[in-house]
Order: sequence, then C-alpha cells, then structure tokens
Amino acid sequence: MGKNITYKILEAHLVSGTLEAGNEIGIRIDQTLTQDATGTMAFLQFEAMGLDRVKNELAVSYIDHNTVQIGFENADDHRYLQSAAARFGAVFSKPGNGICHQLHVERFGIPCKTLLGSDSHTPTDGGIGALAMGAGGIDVAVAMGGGPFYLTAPKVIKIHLEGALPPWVAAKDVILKVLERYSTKGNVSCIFEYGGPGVASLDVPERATITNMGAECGVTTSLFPSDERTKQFMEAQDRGGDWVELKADDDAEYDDIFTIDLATLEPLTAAPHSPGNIKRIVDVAGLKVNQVLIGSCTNSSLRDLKTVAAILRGKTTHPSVTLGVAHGSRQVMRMLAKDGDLADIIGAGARLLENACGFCIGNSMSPGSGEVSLRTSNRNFEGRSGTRDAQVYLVSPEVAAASALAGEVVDPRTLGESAIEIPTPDRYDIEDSMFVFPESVTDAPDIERGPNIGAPPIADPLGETLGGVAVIKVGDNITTDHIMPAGARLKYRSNVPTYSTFVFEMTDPDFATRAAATRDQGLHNVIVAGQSYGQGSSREHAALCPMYLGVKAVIAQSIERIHEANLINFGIVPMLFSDAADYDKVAQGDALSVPNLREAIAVGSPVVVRNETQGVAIPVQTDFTDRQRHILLAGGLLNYTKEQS
Ligand code: MIC
Ligand code: SF4
Repeated sequence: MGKNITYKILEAHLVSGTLEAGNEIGIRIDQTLTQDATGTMAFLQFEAMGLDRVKNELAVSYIDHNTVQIGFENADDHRYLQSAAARFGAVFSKPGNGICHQLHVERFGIPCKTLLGSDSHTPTDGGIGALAMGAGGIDVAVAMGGGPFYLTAPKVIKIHLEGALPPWVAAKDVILKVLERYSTKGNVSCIFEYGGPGVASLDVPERATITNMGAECGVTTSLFPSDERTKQFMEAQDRGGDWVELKADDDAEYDDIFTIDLATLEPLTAAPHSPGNIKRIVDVAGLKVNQVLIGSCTNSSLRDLKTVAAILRGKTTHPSVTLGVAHGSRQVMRMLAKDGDLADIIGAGARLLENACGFCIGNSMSPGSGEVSLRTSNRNFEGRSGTRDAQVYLVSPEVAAASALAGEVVDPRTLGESAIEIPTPDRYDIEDSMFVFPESVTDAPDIERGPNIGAPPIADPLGETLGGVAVIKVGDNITTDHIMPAGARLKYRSNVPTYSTFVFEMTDPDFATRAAATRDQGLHNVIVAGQSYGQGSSREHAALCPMYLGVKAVIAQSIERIHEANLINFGIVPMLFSDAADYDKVAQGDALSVPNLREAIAVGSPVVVRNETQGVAIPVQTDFTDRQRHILLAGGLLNYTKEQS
C-alpha cells in the first residue's frame, strides 16, 4: 500500500507507538516555535522541569502578540524571553520583526521536518511541507528539551485540488470552502493533506494561507507536498539547500477525499461570529463597512499585500472606512517599500500597523459599537476584536481592499476581467538583523524577571475523590477565547493569579469569584459543556487558570484536541458524557461527586459521576492512555516530568 505524505513524515519521526490511526504515538520534534503570549509560560515551565539547554534542532522564541507595551508588563516579558533564549540556546525574534508564522515560513520552515509551536496556527508551515502542529506551551517546553510529542495517529483526509483559481478568487476562498465542508467541529485527530494537479497552481504563501486556517476546522494540522514551487520559494529565501521533495505515492490511501475544482470557486466570507459560518460574497455584497483590517498570520505575505497595493493604487479609501494594514514581517514591509507598493497603500489612506498580531488578537484597533469590520484574519469569535457587538467578517485581501474603497462589501470580480499577477520574486530581500541567534551570545546572561513574571502554579496530585459543584454549565462551541480572553487581558499571561480573575469573563463575569470561593472551601469545581469545548487557540491558560481556580474536571459532549491535552497537562480530568443526552442531567450549581476517582483513573475502570442534587448517576468516558493516566495522577505534566527524571 502506498503512503501519503503525512505518514511518511510520521514514520521518519516515530519514537513510540504503532502507526495506526487512533493509536497514541510519540514523535521526535525537529523544530519548535513559541510566541510571547504563550512563550513566557513555556520557558518558565522549561526552567521548572530542570532543563538547561534547548536540545532540538531549532527553537525560535518570537515576540509578536503583546507588543503594545502599555505599562511595564509586556516589556518585562520581552526581557525575560530574550534572556531565556540566550541562556537556553533559542533564536530570539525581537518585537517588530513580524508574526511568528509568517517569519517561520520565510526563514526557517523546512519540508519533511516536524515543527511544534505553542500557537494553534503553527500549521502555517504545512504550506512549505513541514508537519507543523500547535500545542500547549508545556508540550513545547518538553519538545525543546528533546522529549517526544504525543498525539493520536491521525486519519488523513485528502483535499484533492484540480484546476486553477479564477481571477479575483484567492487562497483564502479555498480554505473557506474547506471550512464550509468540514465546519469547526468534529475533525479531532484528522489531518488535511493537499494533493492533486491543482497544487502546482498555488505558491508557498498561498498554500500557507490554506494550512494556517485549517486550524479553524480543529484538525491536527494541514500539509502540502514539497515540489518545484516550494524549491523556488526556498531558493528565493536563500535556503534552497534545505529543500527536499515530498510527495505522496501514486497509490497512497486516505480516509476520505474531498475534491475541489479551484476554477469553480468564488469569493467567500466567514460571517459573524464563527470561522465556520460561510457565506458567498455576492450574498453580502452592499453591506456597509466601517473598518477594513488587512494582515495577520493568514494573509500578510508579500503576495497578499502586493495584491492589496495593486487594488488601492491611485485610489482613496471610502470616507467612512478606517483601513489598517499590518505586514507579516519586515521582509514584506521592506520589499513593499522598495517596490513602491507601500506608497500606494499609504496614498490610499491606510493606517500602517505594526508587523505583529495586533488587531487579530484584539489588543488594538477594536471597532466601534455594532460596527462592521472586514478582516483578512482567521477568527471572528464574538468579542475577540475587543468590541462585543462588532460584526466581524473574514475575507480575502482582494475583497478587503475592494470593499475599503467602496465603503461596502464588494465582490472583487466586478473590478475587471483579468487577475492581478503577483509572481514569486527570484530573490526575497533577506535581512535577519532582528533575530538574535544564540551563537552570537558569548556570555550566557542571567535570566531577567520583572514583577510580572510569576512562577508557574503546580497542581496537587489527583485526590482519592472528586467532590464539588458544577460551577458553570455552557453550551456548544465554547472557544478558548471564551474561557480565557486575550485582547486587553493578554498582558497578564505570565501572572496567573491576576489572569485567573478573568476566566469566562465574557460568558459569566462572576465565574472567577464563585470558583475561587468553592476552591477556598476545599471543594472542587467542575465545568459542564456541550460539543466542541475548547475550540480555537492553543492557549494553555484556558486550562492553567481554571486549575488555579480549583477546577478538577470538565464534563463535555466533546472536547477539542489541543485543549484536551492542555487539561490533562494541568491535572484537570476531561470526561465525555457516555450518552450526550445526559448533558441535561446536570444544572449549574449541582453538587457532583466521584468517590473513587483516583482509583478509577489509575486502573482505567468506568467512571460514574453522581449528581447529588438531582439524585442521578451519570456514566462518563475517560479513555486515557497509560501516559495520560500517569500525568493525571501526578497532577499534571510538570509533576510527571519531574517524577520521571
Ligand atoms: C490566537 O490566534 O488565538 C492566538 C492568540 O495566537 C493563540 C495563542 C494564544 O492564545 O496566545 C493561538 O492561536 O494559539
Ligand atoms: Fe497572531 Fe492572529 Fe495569527 Fe494568532 S491568529 S498568531 S493572534 S496573527
């Protein structure tokens, strides 16, 4: 039987387990990336595990999320991270250099390598043919220390591409089509592998847009083959020597195949408030727009912004629209400046934003109340923009630029018959001066810790019994943005006691006070949820802060991959209703107990939650691997790793 490219890479990196879909496997991680919002905790945990040197091939510590620096907190985090990178041997990317995923594709991504990042959009590097996955910071810390990463051997879904995109239809529309088909839930432990003759029509930045936003489907990652176009891109980045071919065998097998004829696609949008709420642009055309923001790790490549510049050239943004443009990297910005495109963007009345996450994570450029904001980013969860009632639509750069000029949503196909051609440059403008390479650090410095840097909290080992209350009951599709808001709260990432006061802030402002009160009475908190709990970001704070507030179990109809791993890593027991209808047998505030929890987890026997208030027994599934059991018994990965060493 022929092999697909996913299993070729997995096989080459396998360190434990059998490569059969559904089994837990351990793989070697070649490269890691962290960003500042998750990286501080990752490096603090690296230290707490007693590790003293990065052992994988490459670790890059990027600063791109918290770059606003109102108050000392962000700058202190940056200093901590720079000193930790120098001390432990990681490459450090200074604030302003660009967004981690854009930079990693440009300067470090290598086909056939594994990359683990403490950010859910790490699969962006799947566009260059790397097996790139998002994970919690502590998993990345383990990988930086040379340890394996554990995952469920995935099902592989082939997205078979035929044809080529018509004019004004973009890579963004391809992934929106995939989201329309697969939605944001139900794809746990699947990988999207792209193939077919249409692949050759897409360049690496376009592929990276597609793999980036595969994260919204909840797949483990998305992956393209590595071919002549990959080689051309890497040569233009002066990294041709790292190129290797990666292609599926002709008779490769897949668990499912979804065929897209690129030529039949049209401009699409993800309407409020989910990346899975796909609509045709023609159906929203004419909607008045207040704000247009172009950038983020999905659409901030040179190709994207040259396209935008070409549409804006010689024209002016509509008087009632604020247009903002954030470059993905300094390379993109410098090349736009040298080629004159930046003058077109400025001339059209755009506000130039920093080369950073910025608006995408809601720490700047929040829209006005009830405003319509068109964005080229990847997530439009309610409130993520910083404005609860804003209406955020996710679109391609083409739709964004055309709409900024018109003041309303425009189908870019009305701009003319012929497409804008943006060839891959023969050579990108390479200038790495905002990376600090560990080789250049001669004297390993002391690690600098400002007052915002706290020690990572550690959970107690799992107790004999669970006893407490259903502290909150939430519905379906609860994202980690609901659990642990980012935006204005992001600066508390390295200060868990303070950040914990904002858990479920938007959904239930009293949550933190209530949960802390239960914890202080010596009882456990239990979160009850519907389907697809923990969608979205990889932020382990969505487990770490609830843990700090005394949450010991989550009972849900289904839980997304990264979040489930994060719960286990912080000693919170994820439980799935054996019968989804039992969700109705628990109300918020009910007293819940499991008298023999520790023993049941230790031996893998069935767990039954008693609802003391309603007098019912609720069987739950706790299908853990031996490794996961031991982590839970130890009270989380930090304790477990210490026990092992
Ligand atoms: C996001 O896009 O939600 C983030 C912010 O990049 C997160 C990481 C974080 O919360 O720090 C992600 O995607 O994992
Ligand atoms: Fe940054 Fe947004 Fe990308 Fe997350 S999705 S890494 S916040 S640009």
